[in-house]
Amino acid sequence: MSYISDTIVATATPPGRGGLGVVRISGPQALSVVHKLFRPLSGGECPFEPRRLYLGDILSGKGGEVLDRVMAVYMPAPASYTREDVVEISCHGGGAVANLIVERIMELGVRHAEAGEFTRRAFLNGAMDITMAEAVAELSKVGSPLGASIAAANLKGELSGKLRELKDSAVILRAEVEARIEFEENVGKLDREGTYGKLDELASEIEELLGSYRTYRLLRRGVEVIICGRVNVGKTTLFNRLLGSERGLVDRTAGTTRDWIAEEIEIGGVRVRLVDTAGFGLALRGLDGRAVARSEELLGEAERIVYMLDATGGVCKEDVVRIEENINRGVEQIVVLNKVDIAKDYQKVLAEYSNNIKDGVKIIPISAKSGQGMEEFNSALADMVGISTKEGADRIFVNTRRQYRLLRQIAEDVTSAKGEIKPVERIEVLAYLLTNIQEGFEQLLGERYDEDMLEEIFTNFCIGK
Ligand SMILES: Nc1nc2c(ncn2[C@@H]2O[C@H](COP(=O)(O)OP(=O)(O)OP(=O)(O)O)[C@@H](O)[C@H]2O)c(=O)[nH]1
Ligand SMILES: [Mg+2]
Repeated sequence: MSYISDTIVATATPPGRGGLGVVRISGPQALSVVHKLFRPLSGGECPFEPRRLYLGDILSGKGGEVLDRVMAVYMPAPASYTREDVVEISCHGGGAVANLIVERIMELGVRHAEAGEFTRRAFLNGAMDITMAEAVAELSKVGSPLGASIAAANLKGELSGKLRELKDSAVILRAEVEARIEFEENVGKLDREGTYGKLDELASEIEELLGSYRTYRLLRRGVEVIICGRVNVGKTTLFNRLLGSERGLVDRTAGTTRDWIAEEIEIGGVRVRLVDTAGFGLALRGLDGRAVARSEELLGEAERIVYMLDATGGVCKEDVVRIEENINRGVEQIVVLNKVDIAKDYQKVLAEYSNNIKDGVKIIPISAKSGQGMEEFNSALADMVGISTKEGADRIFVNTRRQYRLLRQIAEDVTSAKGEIKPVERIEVLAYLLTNIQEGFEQLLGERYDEDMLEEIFTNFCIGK
């Protein structure tokens, strides 16, 4: 099926400063319009052999002055992104020149593309299924390398492959069940145990996909890790070490860090916002008091904490209380005992802390200054923020809210379907539910869609995609 359309144009690269900008034109007039404003360096009319780059000038409408020297390439239908005739023009700089070129092309009667319209056409023309189209939008938004590689995998069709597999199993079940409605004499009774088992399998596969969305969101947003502890224990020293730069001031006086400071780092492909805070134990008045209040506020909302203890003092009751509070709140927490390089008897302090803290927390001895113990600490940190060890790196991920919502609906129908086999078999209801399940998968894959669904998906795109 071919989607008949007019010709559209937009800048495909983001606005702002940049080395290159790309203008994309798609539709039946793409080539004839470009002929009108592109003058090849070689002179004459540009031959525009498919998929060959041509160097030349873009001419303005009035007086034919040169707007920019560019490279242009023609990709005839159907071997293009949209499966229509496409011309892409790479021009100089960020948005400004590209916008001039877009304006010039619009003067020649081409319409400006709406958000996501190129990809929408690619989908409608069968160049990709809907989860791939969604992956295109995700790819342009994700901030972490791991998130990007997941979106890229879905662009290649990893998610749709899985969904198709699940859909096929639902289709087979449906056929088996429906056969019993009219032809039970011929085909025999439904294998109840077997059908139940297959539904159960389907349910757990869906459950796994649903779980993957939570992980993906985490990857997309990144995670926050807060370093806290009493004053002067070495928080900023650790912070700087993790950053690999002297970002925060370190000093032997207590209360060096006042306002919290945050920097982004990357751990195992995950974007991590690392926050260094003002230490506990300062006076609760004036600037110190405000610094502590800020730390408390951050801590109240924190989901991941590195709690730092000092090996050079004895056990501090306040630390024990705070660590236990964090445990009770369900915070993910790494407890480190710092300055072991100068504490002769740190083993004793370590043991004492361990004995004092309820529920037994693992405490990692480190020296933020000398680097001792950092290997163990780094791997604990990677575990806390990462998905690689916990989740399996080559898992398939659901990466949009729409996919998640539809999968949830399907999961509910699967649960209901199981209830229609045991304890009492109600074959008509079962057939109805399996039809729903199948349709759910069809929607997920974009084999079944309506205008609202396309709106929801493509309005989230940026212009030019
Ligand atoms: N020997 C040793 N000294 C350390 C270590 N970590 C930090 N220090 C020293 O301890 C002092 C305080 O370090 P900071 O990193 O400023 O401590 P902080 O917890 O950020 O302090 P506040 O910002 O005041 O809360 C400095 O003199 C550091 O050089 C360590 O592992 N070993
Ligand atoms: Mg500090």
